[in-house]
Amino acid sequence: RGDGYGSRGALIVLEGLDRSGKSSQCRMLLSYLEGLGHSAELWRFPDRSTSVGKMINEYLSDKSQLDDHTIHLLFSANRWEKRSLMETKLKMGTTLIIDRYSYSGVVFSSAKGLDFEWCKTPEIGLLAPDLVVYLDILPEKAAERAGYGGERYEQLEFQKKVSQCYKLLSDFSWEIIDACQSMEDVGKQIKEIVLDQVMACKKGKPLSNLWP
Ligand code: Z5A
Ligand code: MG
Repeated sequence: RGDGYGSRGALIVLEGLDRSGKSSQCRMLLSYLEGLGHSAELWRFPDRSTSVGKMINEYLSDKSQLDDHTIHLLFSANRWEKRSLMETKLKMGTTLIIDRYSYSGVVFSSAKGLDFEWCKTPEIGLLAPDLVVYLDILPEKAAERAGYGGERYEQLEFQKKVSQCYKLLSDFSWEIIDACQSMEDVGKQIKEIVLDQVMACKKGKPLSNLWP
């Protein structure tokens, strides 16, 4: 309807360590929601298609070096450049499934040693998700999965620190799912809780900003 009253889409975020299965689950969730006739889109951060995203991509693939604060602010800017489109889509009734968001921003930078509260600050005023799904996996287990090790942060010792930072940041509102189950079982649990949120948002749950 697009009137912003009573028919908005839900903002769903998937978070978790490298190789926890976020991208796989996001794709499964998108086809599930579309199959039910809901309007839905899959987004990911970093969005490497923008000019800021291209700088992030060079950094992640070790083609450039940047100060830790600088790359932190670029990751945040990459979300800010999508904020107004995000709000428009949600108000038009489209559910957005987001593969990594501000939480990745905070945990990866604080795992490097940057101040936790400082890391949260540039995210203030971005849209707050209706639901954060955390795919919980031991770093050692994730490292056994295909494709691990290609990019800058994909090292076991660092992923252990990231895992600890996620535990500091998470709160009671997150849905923590055991990511070591089969892809189908993980998917089944995600679908149920996401559908609840999609319905709540259709009924007029208000949008809010970080950090709530
Ligand atoms: N980063 C940051 O520092 N600051 C920020 O603000 C943001 C990000 C937003 C790039 O992210 C890096 O940017 C990331 C954080 C940092 N660095 N790290 N680490 P990315 O999202 O582009 O990273 P990626 O390359 O897509 O990897 P990933 O997202 O971490 O993987 P995944 O999406 O969680 O997993 P997957 O691709 O769905 O699955 C991985 C493999 O496991 C694949 O072979 C699957 O078939 C398999 N898999 C998946 N689920 C299962 C189950 N249940 N059982 C068995 N096998 C499975
Ligand atoms: Mg991924």
